[in-house]
Order: sequence, then structure tokens, then C-alpha cells
Amino acid sequence: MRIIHTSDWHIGRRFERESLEEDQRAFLNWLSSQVEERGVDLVIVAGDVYDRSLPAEDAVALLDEGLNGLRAAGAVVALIPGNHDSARRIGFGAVRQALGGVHVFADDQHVPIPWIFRSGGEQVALIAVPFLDPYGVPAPHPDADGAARTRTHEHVLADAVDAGRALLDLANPVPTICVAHAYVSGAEESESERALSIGGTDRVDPALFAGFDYVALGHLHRPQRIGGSDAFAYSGSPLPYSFSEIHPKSVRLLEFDANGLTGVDTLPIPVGRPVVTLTGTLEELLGDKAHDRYLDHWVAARLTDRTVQTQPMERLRARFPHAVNLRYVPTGDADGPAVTTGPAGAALEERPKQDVILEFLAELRGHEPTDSERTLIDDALGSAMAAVDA
Ligand SMILES: [Mn+2]
Repeated sequence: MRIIHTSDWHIGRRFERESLEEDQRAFLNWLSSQVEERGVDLVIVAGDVYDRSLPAEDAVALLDEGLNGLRAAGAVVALIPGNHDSARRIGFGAVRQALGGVHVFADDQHVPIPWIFRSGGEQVALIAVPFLDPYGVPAPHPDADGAARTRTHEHVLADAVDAGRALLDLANPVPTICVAHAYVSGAEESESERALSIGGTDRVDPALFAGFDYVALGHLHRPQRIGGSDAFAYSGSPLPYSFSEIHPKSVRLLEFDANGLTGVDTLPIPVGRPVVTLTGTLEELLGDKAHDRYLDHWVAARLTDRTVQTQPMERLRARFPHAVNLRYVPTGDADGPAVTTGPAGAALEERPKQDVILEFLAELRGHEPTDSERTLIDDALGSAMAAVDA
């Protein structure tokens, strides 16, 4: 039996302000072609199907089209909502959709019921756990001593997985897969993932997934195995959704026989725009021939110029059509303040105009204005105020 594990489609997401609809459609079409060419029986989507709990109409239409494509190509689909999805909305019509081969596991109020998937005389059992908001689901069970356990993602997820596992133990032994949307401790995040909860309490212990033949994880956008195991992994998102996602994107192709997992392959995704962050003066970025290979990338520019450039974004886009992000980092510190950062403290209107301008320049360029610059600013302001008063 062949299964594809993917996650974090974030259908409807934009990259900065640019639409990703065509890239997402290209991914879904490619995925359907893989299903058909490789005879894939089941596609598992481990959460964050949509980017928003209330997706736009275009996003709903695109997902509909994508799921139809996978069904037409011959695969059954199993999906869970992630923290970006609304379990209630994505679970609408789930019983009827299952009749059409799309199994949506969105019941976050009850124990996950094992689902047996059969194909060509083989079978696997799935425990598909929707993303569980610790404050939106029943409280965790008390511990062995009867003491209450805190409402953390780890506790509610562990309870759900334990309950599903207990039900599995009652059934005939078949290979088992757990599907979950979680931040497993030790895994590597990128800038795109919205925190599941505040202060790092969203981490879950990998040990709570023990005993499954495969654990299909979603949430982190970087494809990665947990603990060096091929059978415990994040597929990662199909496209980069932030400038930190410079790694290649892929889906995971799993082979099962009656005894369990027999093979794992990584299928690189050949569509979508890669990302790059270019650092240098505007002149360098516009002139350096080595940057020619980034013309089709999403480009973030980190300008090291010490002075504000004229129409920098327009000029960048004349060379890099997909430049979408620009910041001045005059100290060469790529994580330095954004050019849009304003002076802190009192409301701008209430502060002396000279101070605001001097602070802005200092922050922008990383050094205090010179005396002659101060004189220039004072003169300019004086003339401007005189003109206003006149
Ligand atoms: Mn997520």
C-alpha cells in the first residue's frame, strides 16, 4: 500500500501581499499527478489545510478543486484540521464527505476512533487527532494520584492519543499510523508557524507517540525526522511561506505491507517560488551578476546603505520581479530595526519635530546625525514652518 504524507498547505495564504493561488494550484496538480503515476492509495494531510479559520471563497474553491483532483487520480484522502483551521468549519459535512472518499477527522470533543483503511487486500489503522486547543476541549484526565493536570497541548494530546491507542489494542493487529498537528520537542521551527500557545507551553514530548508504525506530523514547515526515525516525521509545507524557509520542499511517500512500514521516499516538489534574502547596498543588489539566479525567487532585500535610497522597492523590482520585502540594516545586522520603526515614547504629534527627525535618522542609519546635518534639518524645518505660518 502506498501513502503520501503531506501537511501545512495553508490554502489561501499570501506571501507578503502577493497571491500564492497559482503556486498552490500547481502543487495540488503535481500531487494529483504523483498519485496517478505512483499508484498512491491514500493521501494524509496533517493539518493547516487552510491558512485561516474562515477561508476566503477563492481558497475554498481551490481546496475543493484539489481534493477532487486527488480523488480523480485514485487516492482516498484523510485530513485533520491544524491550529490555523476551524475544526467546526472544516468538519462540516464530514460524514457525507467520507462517503465520497475524503475523510475529515475534526471531532475535537471526543476520543479519536481508529479508522481502518483498506486497499488491495491490505489495511492500515489511523488514529487521526485534530489539533486540540487546550482550552477548547474537555479538561485533561487527572493523573494517577487523582490530581488535576494543567490544560497544556501536551496533556490533551497525550490523552487523545492514549485513548485512540487503547481502542486500537482491541482490534486485530494491523499497521498503525498516528496523524497529529503539534510542536514536538526538539524539532526545528521556521518563521511561519504561529505559536500554538504562549511561552513554549505548546511543546509536546515525542514519547507520547510511542508504539505506532508511523507518526505523520504537521505544524512545522521544515521537513524533518524526529529522533532520526524515518517513521516519525514532519512532511513540511509544500511551499515556502516565510523567508526563513530556504530548505527544499517535499512530500513523503510511504510503503506499507501487512507487517508495517517497508519504505519511505522523499518526493521533492518541483513547483513554487524559492525564497532568498539578499544583503548589500542597493547598488550592489542591482549590479551583482551573481544575483541573476534569484530573478524568479521571492526576494527580501536588506539594504546596508547608510542613507535612504530613492524608490528602492521600485528599482529592486525592476531587476527582481518578485522582490516583496525591504529593510535598511545600516549596521550590517540583518535582524536590525525595520525602516518603518518609529521613535518610541510619546505620541509623535506631541514631540518636537527636530527630535523625531533626529531619532528617526539615528535609528535608520545606526549613528547620530552630524552637526552639519542637524543645522540642515533645523534650517529646513524653520523654512517649512515659516511657509505654513505664512
Ligand atoms: Mn500549524
